[in-house]
Amino acid sequence: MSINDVSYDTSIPNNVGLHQDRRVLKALEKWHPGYIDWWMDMGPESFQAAEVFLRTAVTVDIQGWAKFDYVKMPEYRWGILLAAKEEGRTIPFGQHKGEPVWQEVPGEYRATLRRLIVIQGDTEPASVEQQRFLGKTAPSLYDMRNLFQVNVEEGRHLWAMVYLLQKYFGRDGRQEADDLLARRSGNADRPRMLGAFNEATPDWLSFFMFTTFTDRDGKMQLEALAQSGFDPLSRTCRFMLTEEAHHMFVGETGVGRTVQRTCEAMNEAGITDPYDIEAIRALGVIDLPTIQKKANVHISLSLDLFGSEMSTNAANAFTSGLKGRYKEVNIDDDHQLINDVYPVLKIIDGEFKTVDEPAVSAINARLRDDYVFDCRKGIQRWNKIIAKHNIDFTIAAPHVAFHRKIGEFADASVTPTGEILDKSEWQARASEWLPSQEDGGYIASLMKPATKPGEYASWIAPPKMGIDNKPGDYEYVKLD
Ligand code: BYC
Ligand code: FE
Ligand code: FE
Repeated sequence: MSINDVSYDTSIPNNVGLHQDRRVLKALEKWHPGYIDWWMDMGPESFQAAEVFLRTAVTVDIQGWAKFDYVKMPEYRWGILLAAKEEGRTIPFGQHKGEPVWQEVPGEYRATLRRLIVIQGDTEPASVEQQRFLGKTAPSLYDMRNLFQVNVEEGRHLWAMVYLLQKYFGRDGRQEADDLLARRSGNADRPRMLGAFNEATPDWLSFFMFTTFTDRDGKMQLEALAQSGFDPLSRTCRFMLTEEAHHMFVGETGVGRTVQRTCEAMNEAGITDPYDIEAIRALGVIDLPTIQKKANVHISLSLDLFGSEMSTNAANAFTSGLKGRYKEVNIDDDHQLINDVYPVLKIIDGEFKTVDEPAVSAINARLRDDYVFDCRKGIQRWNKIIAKHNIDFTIAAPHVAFHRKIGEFADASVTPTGEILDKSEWQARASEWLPSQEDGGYIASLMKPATKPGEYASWIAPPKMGIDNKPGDYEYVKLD
């Protein structure tokens, strides 16, 4: 057994020596029943008794960290898994750069650190809540299994943050851990903390867009937190990132397969005009302009998750050594940003202008820019599929100022191509860019479950490969 292997001898699997840490083990065991209640109430509805072909982590070594087996979701072994400790690690940025990383919470940063962990923790159960009805309309058992895999791992991400709260933040940490189970996505009285996590995920195309774009915000935020001088947070986030990759894979290939099915059906029917919506919808597939509108919604909501472009909160978190930049250690600068500037896009006198701002105040802007860049690869892959079918259409990320509620552009009315309009014109044309009620209704009409092994709904192509080298017609979920 390597030190990275996960111990399954306590009720909570872990690689943090919980059996020797009675206080934290007890706190987690006390929290566990509330978590299971939450999972039964707010987790995947109607499938708690199904046997799902899930991966479970058995080690945090990069090679072969998971095993695959049938599990009933409520019996999934949610565990506490941290990436291996890096001996001699020093704080990579901010005013403490070069000092040894902290193994305990520095008193002066306690509140900021707690807030960052709570915000991160809050998104995890929120996403499970948002996706809880989707199992019933899964386009195949393969997709259903992927949904449930994402759900149990988001549940585990909640455990990851709760462990940090309970181990390092005493009584108020335990209170925050309880509150994480009390808030509910979309609830008017006790909403989740960030905007996108209170929106509905009404159908599978939204699920795939969410896992492509919102889980990618997760990736960027986790990368930034993985740089943290607070070592337990860094190690926790590093392991979470290995799981995140699969979530984005599910999203990107899910949209890709949707695009592919649409293109195939158009080719078969001899339809060349992607805007011949009626004819395309008659084929039982989702027209490309509607797919674009869905991307517009989910990208703009995800951009809001980066906070204000100019942020003193983010500047303080950076200077304190708590939250760094994307790939901090690979950036070629002083990692303190004492005199640096960063170009930030703004609207000044009704026009877009790029303004050099103190880089330390523009940490959120920079992470958002890195995110936009990271989104491009997936979109390009979708466009390759369209091009291969000789259809004249490209999917594009909307302008960063489009449909924003947070930051520089919150009050602006900007089109996806970056035209600044007045508010009333924007509102009159919104259904050109965002799914109308009719678009939503059409997509909803396609959401019919396909529950036989190897069966796929009309609107989506089968995957190229199955999970864990299994074929596409494997029985990924055994429905009692
Ligand atoms: N909605 O200075 P500001 C994931 C608040 S996703 C509502 O502009 P700051 C996942 C903000 O809290 C990754 N409120 O920005 C994906 C602040 O309030 P206070 C989640 C918002 O502080 C899929 C005020 O506005 N992780 O893991 O730098 C499935 C001014 O803030 C929003 C993280 O986000 C919003 N969108 O905040 C499952 C990492 N944006 O304090 C999981 C942790 C801002 O003035 N969070 N506000 O009352 C952070 O690093 C930062 O707090 C934020 C930006 C990114 C949220
Ligand atoms: Fe997560
Ligand atoms: Fe995720």
